[in-house]
Amino acid sequence: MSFKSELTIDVIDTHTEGEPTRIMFWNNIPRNLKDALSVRKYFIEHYDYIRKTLLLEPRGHKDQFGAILLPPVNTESDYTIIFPTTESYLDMCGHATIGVSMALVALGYVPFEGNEKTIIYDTVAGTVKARVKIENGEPVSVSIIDVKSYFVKQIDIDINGKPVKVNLSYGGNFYAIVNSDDLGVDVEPENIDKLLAYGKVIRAKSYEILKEIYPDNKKNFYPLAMITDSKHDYRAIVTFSVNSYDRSPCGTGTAARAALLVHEGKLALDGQYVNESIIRTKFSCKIISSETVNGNIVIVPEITGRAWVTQLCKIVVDPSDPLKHGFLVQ
Ligand code: PYC
Repeated sequence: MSFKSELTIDVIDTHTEGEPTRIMFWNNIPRNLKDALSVRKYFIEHYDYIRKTLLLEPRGHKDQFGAILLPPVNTESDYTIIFPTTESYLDMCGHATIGVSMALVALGYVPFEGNEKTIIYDTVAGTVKARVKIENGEPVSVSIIDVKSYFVKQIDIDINGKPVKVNLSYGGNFYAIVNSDDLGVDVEPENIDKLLAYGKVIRAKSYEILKEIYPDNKKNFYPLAMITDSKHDYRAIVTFSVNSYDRSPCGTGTAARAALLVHEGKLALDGQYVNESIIRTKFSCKIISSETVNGNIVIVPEITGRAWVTQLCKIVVDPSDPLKHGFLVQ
């Protein structure tokens, strides 16, 4: 056989309520790195071409999402997990953590007994615990206990010459949350191009303000945009990366929205709600604890959703391929 591969990676593909995650394991990393941020930095410095190879065309597409499982940095944790996108990396991702946890149980990567398996991850945003519910030996849903989430600030940004109200909120990533009425567009699949275009402007303008609020932040604080639908209580779309949108209700977005709802007095501190995506898939969100920090309410939300393995495959890289590390037309 004349075929050559300079890099061969086994990947597991999943979807979580519609949103894809391409999962891989990577152990080739020093064991003395102090936290998940240092692990991500090391990975980016040495292996960012792997992100591009896995997620960009021709092996992926502009909306492909990833999860890379590395050795844990904390002794109680099972893995460090980093979240590549077609553009860069997110600090935390709810849908991917749900997808990874389902896959680890479904494919036998973690031993389990009984009807629940807990998996602990070190993420750049903090430690995240996933509880996989198991019925008749099969994983059926995952509940993740996200990091502390809080409302940040309400701001106005200019869109098409008009001020639009944006609520900045944090749920593992920063979100810039806008109501669809203020944009004159419903969260419906036929409006996807308009929603993506608004999302891009909302993200860029809110980022300028977040930079002023957090001048010393070393993590990723380029916000994702969430457009909440005024015609349905809890429908929303999240846009991020290079004109990508989340097909799932977005785990960290669901958490950030819970923090906003609590701030607005629309969700009780022991309350729960169900967030819905543009394709009508759902995550439920329950607040499991709260505290007041400098006058602000900080919550710990638990997000529950489902995921399925869609593909097990071997990525190969032919050294003669001029597009071996992928490309993206923006
Ligand atoms: O589920 O947190 C999430 C997420 C962020 C971006 C895409 N999904």
